[in-house]
Amino acid sequence: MEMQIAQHYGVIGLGRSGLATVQYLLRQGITPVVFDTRENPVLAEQLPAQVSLFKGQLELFESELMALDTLIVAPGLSVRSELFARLRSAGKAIMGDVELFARHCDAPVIGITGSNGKTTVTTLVGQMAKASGVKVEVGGNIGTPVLELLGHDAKLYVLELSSFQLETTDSLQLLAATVLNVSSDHMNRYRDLADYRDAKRRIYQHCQTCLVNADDLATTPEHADTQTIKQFSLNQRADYWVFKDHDEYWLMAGQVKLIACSELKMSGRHNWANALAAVALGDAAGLKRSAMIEVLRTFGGLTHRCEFITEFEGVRYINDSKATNIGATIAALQGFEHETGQTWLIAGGDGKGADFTELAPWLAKTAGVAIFGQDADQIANVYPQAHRVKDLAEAIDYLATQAQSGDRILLSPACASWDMYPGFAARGEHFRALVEGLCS
Ligand code: UMA
Ligand code: ADP
Repeated sequence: MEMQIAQHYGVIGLGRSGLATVQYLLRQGITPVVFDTRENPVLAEQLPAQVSLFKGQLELFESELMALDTLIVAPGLSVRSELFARLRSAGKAIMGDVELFARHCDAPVIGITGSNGKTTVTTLVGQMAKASGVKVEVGGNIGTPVLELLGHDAKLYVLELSSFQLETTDSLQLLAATVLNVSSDHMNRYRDLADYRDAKRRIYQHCQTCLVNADDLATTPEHADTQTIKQFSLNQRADYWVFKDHDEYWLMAGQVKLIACSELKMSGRHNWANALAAVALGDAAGLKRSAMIEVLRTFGGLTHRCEFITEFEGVRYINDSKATNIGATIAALQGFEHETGQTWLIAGGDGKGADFTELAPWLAKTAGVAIFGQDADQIANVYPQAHRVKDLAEAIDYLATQAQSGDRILLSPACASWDMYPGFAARGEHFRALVEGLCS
């Protein structure tokens, strides 16, 4: 096996997945060399003493890297630099932790990617498998590094896969996989939207059942000669679709009514799409329909995704901190369009190179917008009526004085949080704390 031939391993990037890769290799009897571009990677203290760590710009360590055979690169680092081109020409095997997982995995795998909805669908499919009595391991971009999933006797793996992870994965055999949707994100890592879409479509490379969003052509595989294609759609008849029967909407699988949308605990039409995708993937894995429907009836959605926090003076406060790109914020605004009351939006942060033009018509439909953070001016460029504030506290104060009873104040930033917070969860918790402070 490859593991025995390639003796010298480098792990590049000591984040969560890098540390899990080191631990995995050590369990295989291989001591890797570790590199991290930062002066003080937080996880360095968890590195076993026998593992060497080189800290600083990777270019400084070209000769050390050239002495290795296989380089496992963290998703947070781009493999498109000239250094990686030289390493590749020198015959080095360059891959991510998901590729290593692929070479050692021992049960069928379901893969989920897309610009938005990955975590929701991954969680749903994981819960559906459990409810069907299948021993399942869930991980990947959702949080648990894939190499930590091996060795637990799983009968099914459900993986959330980012475009970064897919870029460095070549041989993952998937029982079923989907690109849920494609909208602009991570433009600081890709040449253009087509480049980003192509990274996502790599998920279909060796996949038996490709699940496509019929409402979004960018989710279609480029080549699908021998694969089964299934489609889901909110807007047209498909393998998994939505049927309006008098006043009630139903999630459908072919001719079969699965569940009335009013019975779903998750809110928002985008979650109808997520539910359809989860059932379609579950069907491909032979999960029990009754168990899947029960999960749809009881799963209330994840924190930081259009999460209701509280109502104060008749105004509802909604935390959608996980909306880190335009598509997610549009989905939230679209979802509230059908509800009574006006929406007041808080947006801004690290835009990751996005073009906000597409967001502008949606901002125009709100009652008011407060913007903050590093790329607030870029939002102001496409929507000059947005009011610039210095931080989240000021944004809430500014909007709370204007919102009327029956309205909602929505944090749905369309940006990552890295400019001001350690991550979207910290931003969402800050919002929660500030709102609770208002009420006390
Ligand atoms: N970094 C450096 N130098 C290094 C290594 C990392 O500056 O040498 C920086 C990266 O640019 C990044 C951060 O450190 O800002 C973490 O990068 P990493 O690749 O070490 O990340 P991990 O801690 O291993 O977490 C990764 C995924 N992170 C990224 O893709 C950036 C996690 O997804 C994933 O949960 C974890 O592996 C387990 O599989 C997070 C994420 O933000 C949630 N994903 C992006 C997203 O969802 O939009 C794609
Ligand atoms: P991801 O893991 O892809 O970031 P999440 O399920 O964590 O997806 O949701 C992230 C954001 O996207 C949230 O703001 C959520 O409300 C929104 N969202 C979830 N599903 C969809 C979808 N199918 N289409 C558009 N936006 C969505």
